[in-house]
Amino acid sequence: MRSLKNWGALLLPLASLFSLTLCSSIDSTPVLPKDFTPPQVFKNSNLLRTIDITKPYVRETIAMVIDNISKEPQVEYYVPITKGILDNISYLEARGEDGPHIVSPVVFNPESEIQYYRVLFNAPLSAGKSTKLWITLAQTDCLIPVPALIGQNDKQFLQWTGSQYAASAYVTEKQKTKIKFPNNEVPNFTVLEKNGESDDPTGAGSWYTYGPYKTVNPAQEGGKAITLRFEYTNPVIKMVKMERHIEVSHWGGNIGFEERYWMTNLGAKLKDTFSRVQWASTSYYNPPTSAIKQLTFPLIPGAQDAYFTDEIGNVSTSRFRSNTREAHLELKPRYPVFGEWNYSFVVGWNYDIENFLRVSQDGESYVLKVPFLEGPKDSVTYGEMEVTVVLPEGATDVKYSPPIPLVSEEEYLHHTFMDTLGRTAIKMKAVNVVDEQHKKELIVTYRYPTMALYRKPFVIFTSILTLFTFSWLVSKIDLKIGK
Ligand SMILES: *[C@@H]1O[C@H](CO)[C@@H](O)[C@H](O)[C@H]1NC(C)=O
Ligand SMILES: *[C@@H]1O[C@H](CO)[C@@H](O)[C@H](O)[C@H]1NC(C)=O
Ligand SMILES: *[C@@H]1O[C@H](CO)[C@@H](O)[C@H](O)[C@H]1NC(C)=O
Ligand SMILES: *[C@@H]1O[C@H](CO)[C@@H](O)[C@H](O)[C@H]1NC(C)=O
Ligand SMILES: CC(=O)N[C@H]1CO[C@H](CO)[C@@H](O)[C@@H]1O
Repeated sequence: MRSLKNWGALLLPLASLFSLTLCSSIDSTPVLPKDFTPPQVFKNSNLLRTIDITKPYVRETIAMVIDNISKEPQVEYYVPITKGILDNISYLEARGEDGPHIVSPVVFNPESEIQYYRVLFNAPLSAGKSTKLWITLAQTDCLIPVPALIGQNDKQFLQWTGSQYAASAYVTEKQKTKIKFPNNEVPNFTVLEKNGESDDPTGAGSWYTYGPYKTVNPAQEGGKAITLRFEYTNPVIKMVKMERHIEVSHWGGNIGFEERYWMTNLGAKLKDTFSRVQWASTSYYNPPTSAIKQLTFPLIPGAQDAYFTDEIGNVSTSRFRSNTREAHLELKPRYPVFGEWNYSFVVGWNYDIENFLRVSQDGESYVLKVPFLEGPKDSVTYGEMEVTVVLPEGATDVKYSPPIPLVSEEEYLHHTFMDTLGRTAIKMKAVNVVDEQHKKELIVTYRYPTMALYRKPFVIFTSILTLFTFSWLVSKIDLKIGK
């Protein structure tokens, strides 16, 4: 505890933290009339869409030059999303030349096939001016194994279906789409009509390009469908559910992390029954496999006492390496997890609290800074996740700023058998999260009065008592002399 006191200087300016929390509450959902259509005040003069299908989810980046073709300055740009994939959007972010913009889904006619996200510029774009805009989004659960059944040593292929044009609410004058595959094995891809002189798509290896296309308007709704089938040598890992529990103990000078996973593989299923003999004979060569056979958790250096258990108990096939520079927890599930198989497990580790906690000069306000999510190095998605932070008993004025949007949050008292009051805890839930959010920081501030505070009234109380006893004794003595 004493060593924490020296860190007052490192304390974040609290004001900046609160403005942070304030910002996210301003970011409310715009409610628009039922018949809303984005006003045609922009034109995309040039657009490059990049679709990355190297991970178990699809990441799309749209880089654009947009022009304000209206007579007024503009601050709102709308991005259309088909209703059918709204629930599959993990995140949608926008950035301009002056940094990130605030993005929020729009509430309007729920029946409409097209829904919108609103991008709010940091500064209005004057009439006649153009600027650059980058939109990034991730879509989950949209890669399907084709064929759905494969042999134990067969190659796995995934299929993705998307659109020829980038979705836009505005006229796009010039655009193309580049696709990044995990490797050169692309047995099937939609071949479109020749685009002037050249083939559509062009490219080879692990990059293909659709377009360039001239003037496309919003009514064309993405144009033709394109379907791509490609080899995917990794398992398609999904954590259907994950619970992360962070427990802060000032008394023990310790912070404990425990994570509970319900994991599945969304890849191709096994055609025949699993052969352990065949598995053992080939695993010597370590060929690529569609099964999950190992996960590596890269932890922040300083991690101690890591463990890995499942329903049966301690899993001995884990390796934990920790030194001053790195900490790695390598796990091997009890069996290789093939397509549609499940495995649930628990991992945990501890740190000295100094790694994550700062205290203010007065010794009573604390700032806890921890990764909101850590997870394995291997690329994964999360269906539902819950992060709980348990603070010491007696912590008050808890404030926190999660780095990703939540679906629910609650503050409650967590009871363990030694507690009298219960410990203040916060629980945050998010859905449809991708591994790009790993390592983003969660900041929690709270007040936790030190013993000094309790000592003061105690000292006052005892001194009054002493004084009282003393004067009582003195008065007794006086009485005797009087007689
Ligand atoms: C969206 O996700 C669900 C599972 O949550 C999946 O069944 C569905 O196929 C996905 N849709 C698309 C278009 O990716
Ligand atoms: C995909 O490609 C393979 C081989 O290149 C071919 O045999 C198969 O018919 C193709 N499938 C489709 C649906 O085009
Ligand atoms: C659990 O397994 C690990 C890895 O083999 C081993 O180091 C550890 O001692 C085991 N723990 C218990 C409680 O058996
Ligand atoms: C895996 O879990 C899902 C539900 O989460 C279940 O439908 C499926 O049957 C399970 N798979 C196996 C092989 O038990
Ligand atoms: C009112 C005004 O200046 N509108 C302009 C907006 O931008 C487009 C193209 O950049 C111009 O053609 C418009 O005249």
